[in-house]
Amino acid sequence: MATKTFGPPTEAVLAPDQKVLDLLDVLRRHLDMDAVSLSIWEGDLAVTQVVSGDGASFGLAPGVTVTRGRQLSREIQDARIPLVIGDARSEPQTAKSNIIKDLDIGAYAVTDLSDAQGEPYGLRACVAHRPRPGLAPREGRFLGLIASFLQEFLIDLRRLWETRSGVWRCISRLIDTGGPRIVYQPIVRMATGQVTGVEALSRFPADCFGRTRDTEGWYADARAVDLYSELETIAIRRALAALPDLPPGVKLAVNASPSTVAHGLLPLTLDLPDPSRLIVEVTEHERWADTPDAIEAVRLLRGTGVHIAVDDAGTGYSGLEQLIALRPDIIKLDHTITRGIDRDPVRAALAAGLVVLAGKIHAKVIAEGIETVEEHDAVLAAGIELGQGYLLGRPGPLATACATSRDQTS
Ligand code: G
Ligand code: MN
Repeated sequence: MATKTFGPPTEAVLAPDQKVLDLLDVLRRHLDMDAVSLSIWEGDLAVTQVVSGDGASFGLAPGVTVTRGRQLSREIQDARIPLVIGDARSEPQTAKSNIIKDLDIGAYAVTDLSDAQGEPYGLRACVAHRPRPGLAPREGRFLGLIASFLQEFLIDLRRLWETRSGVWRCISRLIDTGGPRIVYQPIVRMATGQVTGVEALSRFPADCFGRTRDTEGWYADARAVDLYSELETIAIRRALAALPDLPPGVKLAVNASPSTVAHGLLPLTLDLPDPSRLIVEVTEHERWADTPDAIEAVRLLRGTGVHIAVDDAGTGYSGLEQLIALRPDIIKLDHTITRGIDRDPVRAALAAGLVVLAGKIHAKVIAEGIETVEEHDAVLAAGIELGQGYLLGRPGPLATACATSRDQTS
């Protein structure tokens, strides 16, 4: 059955972007190909947008549509056809292909393109009439690099910024109405079951601008529209309102990124009657080197009596760099280390090592994310006295968190 290769011509051609053309030129010379084209999807058609080299001899020019485009894309994604092929006419997988015959292709390299949001965007094809026997599958790596670089130029600016504008309004409204709801999770001295602190955690509406979002999603959205610190600050402000209701001896822990520590947090702590009841858990999502003000702010905070904790220790950049920079009063062992610590000697050794380190800098260790009795016992065996996690108490109302006592273990 003869399959049509070209579809109807279309007007749907973007203004040619010189940067994209330059990149295609480089790629064409790199692979010693006759032509390189960039097409974007329109329904099932691949609409040729930009062509470098002798596209005419393949019938390729801006506006030319190629049928089977989507099918081709699926075949590429499922690795049903090779991405790089040095001799298309003798390779059994491609020899019978209509596109190969119609366009008189001897060698090709194709790459599926996605936009900055990861959505399928189009196809990039490098083609030559004569075979290129030396063309190695390894070229696929270089092609992939250029494809991910191209993403930058492929973004749908209107869609991206209309979404961001909606997200900004959504987060802005939440900030104006007092910020996220706050729940509290107990921090427990495991030997006695006594609650020594509660960590304040943000809880958000289920969707932001029509998109389902969990706590991390909301903060990621806030970061994308530069409202992260403002959102975190309003959450902390709301959490601090619980201070007068805390039973004696119970501390309040709040989460703050380095930029929040540097900018939003200090003013909130100025009027605290007893700053030593506050723990600031510094989270790790940005590098300290990028926020030098934060180190100074930590020094000031500590001067007022506020306790400093390193959150999520054992993950990301939170590791040793932050311990050295902060000299924390508290190290919070991340739940990814706690998870299965009873069955993994490496996790147990890491926990025990942190206990030794903490001892030397006069810090305490809190194990996060304790879910099972076995984890609880293993954490204790590693020398950690304070714990947090579903086994010891789920995040909930303040009064519940303060009243939680351990009775699951013996
Ligand atoms: O990074 P930070 O430690 O602040 O993260 C706390 C998050 O972990 C909260 O969203 C909280 O609901 C969740 N959490 C608390 N205890 C547990 C637990 O035992 N297991 C798991 N999987 N998550 C927990
Ligand atoms: Mn935390």
